Amino acid sequence: MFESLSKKLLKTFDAIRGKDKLSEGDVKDALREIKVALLEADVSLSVVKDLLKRIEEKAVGQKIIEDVSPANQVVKIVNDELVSMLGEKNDGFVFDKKPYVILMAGLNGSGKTTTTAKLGKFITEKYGKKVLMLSTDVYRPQAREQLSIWGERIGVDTLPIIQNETPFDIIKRAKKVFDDYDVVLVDTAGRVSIDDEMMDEISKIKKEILPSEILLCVDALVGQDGINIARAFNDVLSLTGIVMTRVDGDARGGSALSMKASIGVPVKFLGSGEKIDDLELFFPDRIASRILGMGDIVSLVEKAQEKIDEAEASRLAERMMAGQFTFEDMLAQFKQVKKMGSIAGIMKFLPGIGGLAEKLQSMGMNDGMMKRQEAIILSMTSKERRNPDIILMGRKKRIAKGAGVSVSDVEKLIRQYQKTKSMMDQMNSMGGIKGLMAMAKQMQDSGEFANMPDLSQFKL
Ligand SMILES: Nc1nc2c(ncn2[C@@H]2O[C@H](COP(=O)(O)OP(=O)(O)O)[C@@H](O)[C@H]2O)c(=O)[nH]1
Ligand SMILES: [Mg+2]
Repeated sequence: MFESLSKKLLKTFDAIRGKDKLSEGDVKDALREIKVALLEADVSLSVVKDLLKRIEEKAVGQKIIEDVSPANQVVKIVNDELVSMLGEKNDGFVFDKKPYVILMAGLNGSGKTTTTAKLGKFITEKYGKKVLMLSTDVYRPQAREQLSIWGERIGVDTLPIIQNETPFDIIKRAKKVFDDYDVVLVDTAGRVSIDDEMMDEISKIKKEILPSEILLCVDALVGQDGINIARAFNDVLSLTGIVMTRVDGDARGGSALSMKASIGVPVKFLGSGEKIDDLELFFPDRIASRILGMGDIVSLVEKAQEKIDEAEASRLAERMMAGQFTFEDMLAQFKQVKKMGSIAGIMKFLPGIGGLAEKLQSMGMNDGMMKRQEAIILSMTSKERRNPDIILMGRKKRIAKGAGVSVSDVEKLIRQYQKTKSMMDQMNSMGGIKGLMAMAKQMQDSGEFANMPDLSQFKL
């Protein structure tokens, strides 16, 4: 999501990056490019106009700050305005009531049931809350069963299903056990399109359960129409947030960007796939920096911390530092990378996404390469993995055959191993990772990399 917008904006900034001074014409050109990029990303026209006006006011009226390049100052302005357009801060859930009832709304197929289950797992795991999920979708066959199946799979309670109940029978029965839970997620019935009967039913449900939170699921693929759908639901229900689903299939992301500015309701979550963990909190500041190519480093680090076995990671780091890095360790590293998803998935979060990710891909840095290298290491004997120096031609040939690759592939991997090892040795002589961090911190303090994240927050 946002890939195309990000690419265009980075190109615009590249065009002004080299300049010491920006003329009025330069700024005008850049603003025009930014406008086109936003419109092509499907951001609503009125939102774009408003945003551009504010960017222009700041860009024109701004004092020249010495030592900071004009292009970076423009990037900073665009970043700040994007963040405020997206709704400033997202505090996630503040569970100030027990039970904290969350009502899920949306059209058929917008991802209500899937998102309910994703949230059920998220809230159970992240906040340690006792969660109940229930569905009032009595109209579509198997709709309630779908939620029960998720519940069983993820170990979250669901209200038992009784046939021939009305949505209100279900609510009445559920309320008897509400007190046993910290959080109750209520999945509801949708319709194919906005329809009075549905709105009437869900607003009655709202009156019965007095939810603390009303989330609307909107399919990102409906584009601008999502705004109209959200407006209609908001008029009746007073939404507290939007969950933009299927963003994995939408490179543009314009409706997610327009939502807060158009109807005043913030996007709180993104649904980024069909799997249970494909749910992201929507942080305006991180989204803005992802779009502007500053990389979503904080998300990456959090993701890494969740998925990577910390003990294993620090064991590896220690071995690397001690110069004992072998192919066994390389294999273990691959395993960690795989746990975080694909290499391309990780790249998405890194700074300069536009350029860097593509460059690395074109250098052959991709999941296929990793699989090949893994196969090569797997066809080595454990003695060879621990003492790569003994791998001479005879052994190379055997390994290549075993892994189904060419001898030169094996040699390439060995060279890469030697390079990594010598880099480690060099780093050691510079004081190791700690030394590098100290150096980076100095650069950061000197103001040279104003946008660099605070390094001290990263655990190593
Ligand atoms: N790719 C993708 N598919 C999703 C996402 N959320 C839901 N789906 C799929 O969309 C379809 C409809 O979802 P469902 O939760 O049943 O929608 P509901 O009718 O609103 O309850 C299902 O096939 C889901 O697997 C998402 O974020 N990404
Ligand atoms: Mg459903």
